[in-house]
Amino acid sequence: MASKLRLIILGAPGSGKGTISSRIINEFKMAHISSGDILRSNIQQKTDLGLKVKDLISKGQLVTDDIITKVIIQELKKTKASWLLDGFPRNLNQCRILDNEKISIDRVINLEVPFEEITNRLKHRWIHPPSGRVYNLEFNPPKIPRKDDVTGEPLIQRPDDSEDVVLKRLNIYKQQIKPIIDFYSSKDLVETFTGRTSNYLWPLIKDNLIDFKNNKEASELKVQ
Ligand code: G5P
Ligand code: MG
Repeated sequence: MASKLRLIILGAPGSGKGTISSRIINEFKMAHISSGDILRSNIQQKTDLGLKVKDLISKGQLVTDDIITKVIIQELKKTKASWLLDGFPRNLNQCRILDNEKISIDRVINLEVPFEEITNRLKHRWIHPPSGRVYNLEFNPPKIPRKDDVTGEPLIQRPDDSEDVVLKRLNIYKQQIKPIIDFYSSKDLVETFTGRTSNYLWPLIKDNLIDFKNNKEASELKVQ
């Protein structure tokens, strides 16, 4: 029987978490749970949650731990399939909350992409908020300009992708990432992948996950 995989993907804003996540979920058939996509979809639907977080997100600030944690824990607990968590945890407190909830993690994929590459990419990002699909006018443009490839609906630019807000988001990331990496390194879960492009990183990540999955399945068979 195929093992259930529970993965976290970490990386700076614009490092390609969403891009690599969509390749992982297609290849390994798992649910993609993205904190940012969930929040943006709530903003678009003008839910109570969306109204609460809209201003914070457009300014590039993190939303409070109690708000985001409740949403994510609920999602994880109702997801029966394998899952990939993108955008959470964002600080040490969120790591501890996952741990306290006894949500076990198999592997943490850590993307390291140079910051100067990121700031350029985000100027050209367009997204489809209902699905979370991500485009880039240079890297993966939509087939029809400003339209989602699947639904034909309009694409938008994220309000937090303006140059000054991106710098603020990168600064928050720099302050928060080390304790998160230390937390998961102490559990021997972190695999770091360094490079300038998603096309370079993807085959490395894919091979690593194939090996990991095969080993996990082999050790589970031995136990049976
Ligand atoms: P999010 O939504 O989690 P971030 O800031 O972590 O947002 P973001 O911006 O979504 O991350 P990404 O997913 O890492 O970036 O990157 P991506 O979208 O795949 O790629 C970026 C662009 O580059 C795209 O246009 C893509 O097509 C292009 N691209 C990819 N690869 C390449 C390449 O090789 N070459 C080139 N040229 N282009 C490429 O969080 C948003 C906000 O929500 C709140 C916070 O306010 C946060 O700021 N939030 C939370 N707050 C508290 N706690 C949490 N856990 C929170 N989670 C979300
Ligand atoms: Mg993203």
